[in-house]
Amino acid sequence: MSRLTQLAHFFVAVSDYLPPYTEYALLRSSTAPRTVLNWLSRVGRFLIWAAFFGIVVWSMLGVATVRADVPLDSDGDGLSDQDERERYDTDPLNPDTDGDSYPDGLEIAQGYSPRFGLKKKLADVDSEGDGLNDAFEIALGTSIMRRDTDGDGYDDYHEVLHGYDPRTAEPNKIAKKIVVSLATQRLGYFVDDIRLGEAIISTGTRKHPTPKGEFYIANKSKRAWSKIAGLWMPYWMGLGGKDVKTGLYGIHELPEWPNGKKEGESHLGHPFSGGCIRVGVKDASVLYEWTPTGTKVVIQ
Ligand SMILES: [Ca+2]
Ligand SMILES: [Ca+2]
Ligand SMILES: [Ca+2]
Ligand SMILES: [Ca+2]
Repeated sequence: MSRLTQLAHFFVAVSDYLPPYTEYALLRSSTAPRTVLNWLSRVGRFLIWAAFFGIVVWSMLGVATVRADVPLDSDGDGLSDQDERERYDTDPLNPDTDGDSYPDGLEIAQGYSPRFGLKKKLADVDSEGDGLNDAFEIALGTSIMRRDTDGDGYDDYHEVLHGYDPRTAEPNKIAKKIVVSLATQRLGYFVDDIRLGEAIISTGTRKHPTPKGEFYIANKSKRAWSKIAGLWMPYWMGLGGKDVKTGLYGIHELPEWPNGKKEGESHLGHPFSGGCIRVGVKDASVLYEWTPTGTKVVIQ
C-alpha cells in the first residue's frame, strides 16, 4: 500500500467519526457526482474539526505559558519560591519563617528581616557577615547567603569597597555617592544609588553655613590641620567643585584641639561647625576607607 493510499484511508477513517455538520445544502443540491460530494463533505468536516482541536490545543498552551510566567508562591506569603530560596533565605513552605506572626512578604516590604524576629530591621542584619547589610544586598541584588555573589574570587564587600560591581565577574565599575542632608543632619553613602549606610553629622552654623550643591572628594588626609580654626581634623576629605575653593570645606571626624580636647559627640545631629561636615568617631574611619577621591558629594 502506497503512503498516499495509507493517508487516504486514515483520512476516510477519521472523517467518518466526525459529525456531518459540513454537508451543506449547496453540496447536497449539486449535480456533481456523488463520490465528489462525499469527498468534499469529508474535507469540510475534517478542516472544521482540525481547526477546533487546533484552537483547544493553542489555548491550553497559552494558559500553560501564562502560568509559567507567574512565579510559584507555595506558602502564599507574597514571595515566590525561587526568591525565598535565592534572595531571602526564607522557607518557601512556611509563610512566617521566623515565627513572629508577621508573614515573610510583609516583613520584606516593610524593611524587616523575615529571618530574625524581635522587629529586626533588614538594615541591621548581615546574614552571612560579609560587612554588607541585608537591606543593601537585597536592593543591590547580591546574595545575603554567599560572600562572593558572582563567584569571581572577590567577596561582595571588597568589590563594593573598591568600586567594582559584585553582581558580575566582569571588572565593571560601580558608582559611589555621598549625600548630605543639612535639614536632617544625616549623611548617606550610596552604591549604584542604593544606600549602604548612614551617619549622623554636624554641619555649619547659620553664620558659617555649609554650601549646598554638587561636589566631589578632591583630596584625603588621615589627619589634616586647619590653619583657619587652629585644630586637627582626623579622616579629612576635602571637597572640590565649581563654586568652591578646593579644600575650603571637607568631611572629617569630630575635630581635636592642640591641647588634646576633642569635640563631643553630643554636637552631632546639630549644626555646630564652621562649614565642614563633621562625622562621629565610629563612622569617620569607615567612611574614609570607603570613599575614593573623585567620589560625588551632593549637599542638599
Ligand atoms: Ca512564598
Ligand atoms: Ca515573620
Ligand atoms: Ca551581608
Ligand atoms: Ca565577587
